[in-house]
Amino acid sequence: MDRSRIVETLEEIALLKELLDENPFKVRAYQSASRAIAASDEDIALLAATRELTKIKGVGKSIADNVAAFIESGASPELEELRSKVPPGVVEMMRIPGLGPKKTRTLWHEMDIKCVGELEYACGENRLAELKGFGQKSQENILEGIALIKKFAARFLLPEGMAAAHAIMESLGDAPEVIRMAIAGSVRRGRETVKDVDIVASSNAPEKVMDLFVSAPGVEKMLARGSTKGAVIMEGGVHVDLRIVSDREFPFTLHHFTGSKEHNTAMRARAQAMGMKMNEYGLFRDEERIVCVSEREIFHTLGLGYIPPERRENMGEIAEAEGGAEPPLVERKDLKGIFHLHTTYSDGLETLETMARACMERGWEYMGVADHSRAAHYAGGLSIDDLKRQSDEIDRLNEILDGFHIFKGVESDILADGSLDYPEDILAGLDFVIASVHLRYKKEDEAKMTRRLMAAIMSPYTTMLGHPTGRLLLARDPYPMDMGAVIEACAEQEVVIELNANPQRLDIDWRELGKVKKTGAMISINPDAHRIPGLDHVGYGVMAARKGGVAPEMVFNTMGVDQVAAELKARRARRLGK
Ligand code: DGT
Ligand code: CA
Ligand code: ZN
Repeated sequence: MDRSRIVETLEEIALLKELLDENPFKVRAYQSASRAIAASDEDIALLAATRELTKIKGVGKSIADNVAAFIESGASPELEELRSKVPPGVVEMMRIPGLGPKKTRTLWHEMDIKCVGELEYACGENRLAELKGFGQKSQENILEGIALIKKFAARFLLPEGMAAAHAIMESLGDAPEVIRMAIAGSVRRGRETVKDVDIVASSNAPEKVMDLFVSAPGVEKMLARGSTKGAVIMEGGVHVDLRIVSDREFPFTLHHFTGSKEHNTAMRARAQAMGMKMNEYGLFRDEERIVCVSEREIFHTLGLGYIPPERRENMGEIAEAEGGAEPPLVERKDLKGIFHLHTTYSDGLETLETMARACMERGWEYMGVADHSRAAHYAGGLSIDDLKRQSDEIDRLNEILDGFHIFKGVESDILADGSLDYPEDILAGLDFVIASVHLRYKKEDEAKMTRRLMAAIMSPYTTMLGHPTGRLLLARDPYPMDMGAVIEACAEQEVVIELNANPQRLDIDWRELGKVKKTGAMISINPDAHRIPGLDHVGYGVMAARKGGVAPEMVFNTMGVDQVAAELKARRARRLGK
């Protein structure tokens, strides 16, 4: 066994002991033993075999025994035991520069943060700004450190893929040698996570376009470069592939590399059944090439309406486009206002008024403020008094803001028994309530969690069910629960289902939206914004809704302000009457 493995093992034991807040003398003993062994030029294996490791200054008796046993057996029971006490994600967090065992322990024990993804989410929600030993600056440093770690990730969140794609589009899109150029792949389909970015271009001078590509700003490394195919890694770690074809091939290549693979396979089968052959370069009948100048023409040639990229997952979109049909899908411009945003009253970064003005700038007629409720003390949850102060301020703002309305709401924690976080008379004074699960309990299985959610849905004051699965993409799985039953209960109780548009959540999952549609329940595309740029996350929510085949009528916040006000009242009245 080589020296470095022994040293690493001792270092890891010291680190885990410190993380677990064990005796500081022991921690130091392991640290100094690892340093001493690293620096010594003795034959470690020999000293171990003759039980003479304590000859090395800095190695005590018990560590010497452990090291000897480790060298003999190749395993360290001590390390294994320590590892079993710490979630692997917590160990990974310590790879972030500046996050030592002490700070990591605070995040783990006080904030229940157990992996890098959860930590990133907490920073996004501004949770570390007020945390003892951290603060605004340290929160920013942690986010930078996370970006470094992510460089080696296998998959990225959609905004990271989009940013890389747009960087390339911007530096190449206007080049005179580029005839057409478009983002393809999972980014174009609006998948919530992406492996790599695919871009397709047409040109009569592909070499020149390839030069531009591999030297574009933001490119860190070239991976491959042919005359028509190139691949690079961007500074953030995202891979980008570029394919260059002739302009007559372009629509077919774009369609092919947009995918999904399953959609492509189904489309090819359809072409074949109609006596044609389709591949990434064209559509052919016998030897004859069928000209299509756009994707739309390809779909038409195959007897279909245009299928938007988000829908191309082979989940029924081809049947729906039969005979030229193009079922309507919600667009960002259909949104007339938004629900679910946070302000300085809880963990948001901006005041009520600033958020309201930012919504007005986006052309929205209303916003529904929903700060955290009192159980969410880690997020500055609102006491009953805070709620009253906020309500007064909203009344004032509603007087002075022209053509804009603020709805009063709250994001109420769903407590362990499924009840909401305020007494009924307080809830009754609000225009709407988003009920969300934030704290999870160890022994909660599927049945228990489903009951907890059902109880919240049954409350006549629950207007919306917030981030229904609780997942954090690439970080935390959804909690176990019976989604079908929850959706049906929402439909029955006229509870709107949130599509939380935060790109780390995108929750409810778009794959469930077909089920939602069947029950007649509505969704609301909610930014869950904690700062102004967070408002534009609705764009990701809209893409997810489109993936699920959602028409504007199914989206609660496509209603104008008067209709929303009336609908909120009517629903409350019906439910109290039940
Ligand atoms: P990902 O994993 O996030 O990168 O997802 P995609 O969909 O971007 O997958 P990628 O980059 O491997 O390939 C891009 C597209 O190329 C894919 O959506 C469809 C097409 N494609 C790739 N491999 C195949 C294949 O074996 N058969 C067919 N028909 N199409 C393929
Ligand atoms: Ca891809
Ligand atoms: Zn929440």
